[in-house]
Amino acid sequence: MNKLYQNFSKSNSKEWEENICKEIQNKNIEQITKHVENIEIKPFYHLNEQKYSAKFPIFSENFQLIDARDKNANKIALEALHNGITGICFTHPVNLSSLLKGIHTEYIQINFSNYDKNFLEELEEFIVKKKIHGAIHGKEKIISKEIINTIIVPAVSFKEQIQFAFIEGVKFKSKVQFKFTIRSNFFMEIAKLRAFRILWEHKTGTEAYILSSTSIINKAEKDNYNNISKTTTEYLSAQFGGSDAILINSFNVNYEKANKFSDRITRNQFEIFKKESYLDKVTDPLKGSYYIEYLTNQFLKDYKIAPEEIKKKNSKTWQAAEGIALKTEYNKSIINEIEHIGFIAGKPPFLRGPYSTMYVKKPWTIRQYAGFSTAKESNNFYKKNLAAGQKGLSVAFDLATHRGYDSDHPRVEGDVGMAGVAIDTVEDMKVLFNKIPLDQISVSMTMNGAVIPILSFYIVAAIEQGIDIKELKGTIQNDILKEFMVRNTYIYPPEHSIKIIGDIFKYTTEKMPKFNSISISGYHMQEAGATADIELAYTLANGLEYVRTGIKAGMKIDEFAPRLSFFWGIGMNYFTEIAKMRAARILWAKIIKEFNPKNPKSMALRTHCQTSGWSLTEQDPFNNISRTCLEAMAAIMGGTQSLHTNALDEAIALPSEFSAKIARETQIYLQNETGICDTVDPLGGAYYIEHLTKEIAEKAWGLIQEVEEAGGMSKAIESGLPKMKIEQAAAKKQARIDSNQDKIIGVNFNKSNEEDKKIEILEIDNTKVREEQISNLKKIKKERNNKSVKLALEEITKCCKENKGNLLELAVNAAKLRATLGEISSACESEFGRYQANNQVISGIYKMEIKDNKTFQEAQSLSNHFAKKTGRRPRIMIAKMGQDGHDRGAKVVATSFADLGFDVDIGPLFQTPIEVAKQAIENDVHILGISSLAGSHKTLIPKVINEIKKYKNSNVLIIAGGVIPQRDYDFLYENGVSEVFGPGTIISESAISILNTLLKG
Ligand code: B12
Repeated sequence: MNKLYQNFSKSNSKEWEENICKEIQNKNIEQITKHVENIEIKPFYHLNEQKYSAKFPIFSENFQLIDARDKNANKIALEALHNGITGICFTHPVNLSSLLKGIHTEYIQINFSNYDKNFLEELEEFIVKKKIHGAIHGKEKIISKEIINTIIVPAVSFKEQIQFAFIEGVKFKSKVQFKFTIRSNFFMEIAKLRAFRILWEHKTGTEAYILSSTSIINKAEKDNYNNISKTTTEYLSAQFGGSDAILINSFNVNYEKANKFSDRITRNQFEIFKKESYLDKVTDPLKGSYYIEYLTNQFLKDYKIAPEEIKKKNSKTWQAAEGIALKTEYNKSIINEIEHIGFIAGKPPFLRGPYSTMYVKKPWTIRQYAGFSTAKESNNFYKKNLAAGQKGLSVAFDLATHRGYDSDHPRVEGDVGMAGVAIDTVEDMKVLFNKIPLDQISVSMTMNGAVIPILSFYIVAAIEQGIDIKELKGTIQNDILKEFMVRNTYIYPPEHSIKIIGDIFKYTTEKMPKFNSISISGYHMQEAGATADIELAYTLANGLEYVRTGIKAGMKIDEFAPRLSFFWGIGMNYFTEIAKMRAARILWAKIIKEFNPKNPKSMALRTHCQTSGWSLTEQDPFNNISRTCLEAMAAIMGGTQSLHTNALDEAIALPSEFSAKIARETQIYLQNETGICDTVDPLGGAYYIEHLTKEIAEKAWGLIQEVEEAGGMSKAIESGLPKMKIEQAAAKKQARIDSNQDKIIGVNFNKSNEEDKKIEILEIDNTKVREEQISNLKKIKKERNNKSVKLALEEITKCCKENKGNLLELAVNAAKLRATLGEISSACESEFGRYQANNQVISGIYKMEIKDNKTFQEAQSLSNHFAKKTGRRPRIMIAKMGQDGHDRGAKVVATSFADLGFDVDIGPLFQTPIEVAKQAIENDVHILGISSLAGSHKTLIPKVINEIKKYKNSNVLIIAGGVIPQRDYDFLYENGVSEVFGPGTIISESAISILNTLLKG
């Protein structure tokens, strides 16, 4: 690979320190230096930390604590072992023969704690008959070599813990286990374990055996599910610090006993962290991190230890989803191959963060994305959230609004207020921000298609609040290119949409200097299926296209580039996500540098992040708390400026108050209790992270070049290339899940049949919201000056036609006169037209990945059988109705069914029930499969069934899939739906079920 960053210079610590001092107004760096237990923690660490090495385990045992006094202790243990636990710690053990009945003690680790003398005698007798290996949590002598003693390290200071373990450990002649308790101080805990491992190996020549246990005492009963976030960070510390075994205590053991539910959620954490996040692929993954090595050094400075030596590699290779070959072990030799080492934060190319001080001065903004039903209800929700610690607002609009329709439009019957807030006029916008001072609270608005009316309403609402719009701070998404690729809330064709962006850049640059005029978003690509390299590359390529748009609109790079912002999705692949964010910053700086900016800020990539909704499951939803917390940690380690954390009911419905609170408090916990904000880019320097950063940057750069060769992103979109690549990645992922190659806990691994925790779900009465909106619309249209509105709208159409003037400015005029969102959109549409996507389905990818799977083969032969029996292949139409643009599921299902031997028709997006029924009947399909994700199922599915019934002899099997809460299933069955397939459906299984129904006739 040629050099990528030769236009940027490296920096030493001194330069960084000087920059920090400037950033904190020439104060001394000491003033933002923290101390934890007398250890100094500076705002940054850069290069040249002394490093030691030792052997670190790659695999850690999963331990569960079981109270042997429980009469079901043996049953609980067997269940645990069946679900991925590899070690058990029995407290208060007695009666070993019944306690250990059926347990293969020769294969798993058994620990005993809180025992009495009699028990030790019983154990001695028992091990003569049966082999057990494991440990007792005490120092008593035991005859079996397989049972070792444990040194329980008390809750003293970090340094004292290391000292205690070492002094006590060397007293033993035989192998011993060290039991450390891990609390929430994230990096300190990692460094403590690393330091001890290194110390032990250097002094004794043997490897330490560490059992880390998450803390019990910091787990409160109030808001108890937040404890799941705590055990998540504690587990991560234990894993990264190098534990041979980890015991996660159930979230409720501090105030009641663990139960079936809490045990299961706890057990699933291990599997989630290992199988979904690949945390156990690389040994000592944070080795080399300047900060962690510094802390490790602090713990070891009183002991004489030789520095890191590079031992002969016995590293294995593994493949990441991005097609990158990675190793199981990294050491300092890798650093020589990395061009970007030496770049800092706050200076181009901003490898380690856009600001010199990052969270040390100001933590990321907690910005939860929300909006539902009416402006009034959403406003109440926002005000409550602001009072509860949220720092910025993020507005989710309903799909009618997104697509430029007023609530009374016939095409949006099922969509009003359903998946976001309904906004028809300035009056709604004013209610939305009632008593929220827009000059103080930064507001992010996810709006792309109908960006002109929505931004104009926001501006007018602010003016009518009495605010100087110069003071408006916030962000409008305004990223239309990715709408054509994945998000599907476009209105006009690409070329006209790009003109709109140019107008917005111009208007906001002149009048709203603190406002971010675009949020260039990769998030939606990831959610639609893109791997990290694709998300990164296409987002930056979109960004490049917008920069060219700004330049073409007559602006200088420094006039608008500092106000461009980004938005990443953060999935479960922890290290990859961190590396992606770091790679993004250096590549963006490289891209902008070509435009010769004078202001270094033009090159800084500032970003919002959202944890992945796709990674969350309908099954066992409390597992989602761990997932979201881990993803949030990755976003933070990657250096995000603001963050949305998803709620645990993500795959069921919009968040309820209960679930939204947990999601918000996950961030509050991370900000306040983990020490995560103490230093900039804490993982910088880690060999694995730096290597991944390089690999992902290079991979993405290759893809960006491919787009450039196609003539830039607008051209590439026309050719369909980016959409196809993302859909291919989605189909591949689905096949890997359906064939069990990739595990999703609760879906294809550790499935639970328990119905133990019912959660309240938010339900929206969209008919009521729609009626309310329609009546408001009528009132406004009656009261306004319709003549002036008409003139203002004509001005807009004229501007579209002649390409003269600024659309946003004209829309602000129309909005002041109470023109509606639908009217402003139509005024443009009459000139620009409405974009129709071409609707292709890829083929072969799903099959390629899953062909050896038994269920897939069974479904295939059943579809062949059907074809033989009836003389026609089974024919299915996959339909999307209303304004719901979620097409990942529909596309994946369509391609999979085609690979299974079905004839597949896929309807275009945004059909009405009448259009769907007509197409299904004309194409004479056996099955109509409706994919519904945006909540309109109760309104639109009965309607399509009624329409089908109007055709004579119609005999179509109706099935539904997507995000449909289980409580609605009966309603759909009563209305004629034959089967509902929710999130997590294995596609071949659904095909088998459908074919069996058809064959039964
Ligand atoms: C991915 C996603 C997106 C992507 C969509 C990308 C795309 N091109 O599809 C992006 C980020 C763009 C997005 C945007 C929005 N989203 Co969204 N999104 C999701 C998410 C996280 C996953 C959906 C998904 O694709 N899953 C993977 C696919 C493969 O699964 P699936 O569709 O469920 O299909 C499976 C089964 O259901 C079944 N199935 C489905 N259909 C069919 C059909 C047949 C015939 C059969 C046999 C089986 C079957 O089999 C499939 C395989 O297992 C869900 C939450 C979740 N975890 O489900 C929210 C979710 C659907 N989104 C939501 C919302 C609100 C939105 C927005 C409206 C937000 C806003 N206000 O701006 C926008 C608008 C998008 C639009 N144009 O409609 C809400 C909907 C709320 C509701 N139902 O009340 C959800 C539920 C999140 C939440 N809890 O708030 N989203």
